[in-house]
Amino acid sequence: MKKVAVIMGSDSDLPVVEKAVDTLRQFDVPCEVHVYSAHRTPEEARAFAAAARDNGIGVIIAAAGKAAHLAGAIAANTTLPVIGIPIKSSTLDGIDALLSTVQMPSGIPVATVAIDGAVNAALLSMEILAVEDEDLSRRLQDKRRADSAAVLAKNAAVEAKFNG
Ligand code: RP5
Repeated sequence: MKKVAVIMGSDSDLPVVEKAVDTLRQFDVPCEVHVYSAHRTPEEARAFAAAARDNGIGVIIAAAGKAAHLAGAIAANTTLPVIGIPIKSSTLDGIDALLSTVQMPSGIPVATVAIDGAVNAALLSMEILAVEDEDLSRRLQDKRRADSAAVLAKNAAVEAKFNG
């Protein structure tokens, strides 16, 4: 199976980014994790992206806050799918990172999830890998069913309390 690479602009992003790594591990999807900054280590970020396909990576998740150019800078140097996580790490509550990540110019796509949307970033990365992996696809469908069952159990409890 191809790996998912999880990149963050700073180790201060880890509390959010760890949720993506935890989700990938729950599904036994191989991943690697790095800190590369579009601004502070632009050469390392570029080199990582340029070599990613040859290093067995299938999808890249890039998380950054503030003037968040990491996902776009990674995407500029690979045609692997790139998923951006805007991180809430400033006085602007992540709106700055959301706009920086989502507003890519035509030609260099970044699939942007919600502010701090690390779990969805991991799930989306696995859905991309599951296009060619029936076992992973089945396990993702199992999770959807389990999530639905959990909501319906809560519904039953609420209905019993208020509609009795
Ligand atoms: C961004 O700046 C990082 O992704 C982080 O969200 C933010 C702040 O970084 P630190 O100053 O905490 O290292 O590049």
